[in-house]
Amino acid sequence: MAQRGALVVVEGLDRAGKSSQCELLRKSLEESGMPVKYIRFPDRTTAIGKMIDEYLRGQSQLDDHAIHLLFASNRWEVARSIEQDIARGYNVIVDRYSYSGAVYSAAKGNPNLSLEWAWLPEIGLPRPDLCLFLQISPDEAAKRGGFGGERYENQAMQTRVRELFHALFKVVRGGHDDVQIIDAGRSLDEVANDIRDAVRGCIERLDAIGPLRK
Ligand code: Z5A
Ligand code: MG
Repeated sequence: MAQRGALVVVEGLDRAGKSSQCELLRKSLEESGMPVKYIRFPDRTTAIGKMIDEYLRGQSQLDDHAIHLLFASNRWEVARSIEQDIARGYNVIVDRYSYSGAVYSAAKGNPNLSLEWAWLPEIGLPRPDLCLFLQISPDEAAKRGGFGGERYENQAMQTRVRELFHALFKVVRGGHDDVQIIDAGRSLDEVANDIRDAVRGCIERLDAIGPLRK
């Protein structure tokens, strides 16, 4: 049977370059003859994704818990197909995942929506073999253009998100999630080289890691 693929998540703050780097990684793996699939969250194309899109663009109002569970459902609706792709040997690159899911909701400061509560609906989803967190300073991010018009795209929210990502990583690393911090304030190529090396290392370790975990 063919070796399973790797589940690689790319996380980071606004404008850290996640989508640009996912595309460079996809091309690099494909050029090496490796099968690849790319998924992004939120996936705004599904029925649930359309509700998320309206909320993010400020066209609908939803309770903080309700929108949180929609973001999680948007991952659960493709969980099975991720598992199938991995089993068929595809390396699956995911642009934002559960880590964004938990921290953005918890960063709203709703006293009834803690990081612990926000993490619960993520439990049981396919566990990444590697999570690359693209770290960028607020100054570097600002050079890449001002905030867009979507909800969460403001300085106060991004500052809380930054703190909560690091708080969450401390917990999940204790649970053995492989999270690597990448300095994303450099050129596209420099960042892409580090990402490619980390992902190749992960693919080489897949035998030792064993089956895809939850
Ligand atoms: N959210 C949530 O609340 N709950 C969840 O469960 C999930 C998400 C999954 C929308 O996400 C919002 O949903 C987001 C989190 C929340 N809210 N915020 N903030 P999204 O992923 O759809 O957002 P996005 O707009 O696609 O991604 P982004 O974070 O803003 O951008 P990015 O993907 O990290 O960056 P990029 O598009 O690759 O690059 C941004 C610009 O910088 C672009 O002009 C590039 O050409 C430039 N760039 C990139 N890299 C470089 C380097 N190295 N040097 C110079 N310039 C660069
Ligand atoms: Mg993006």
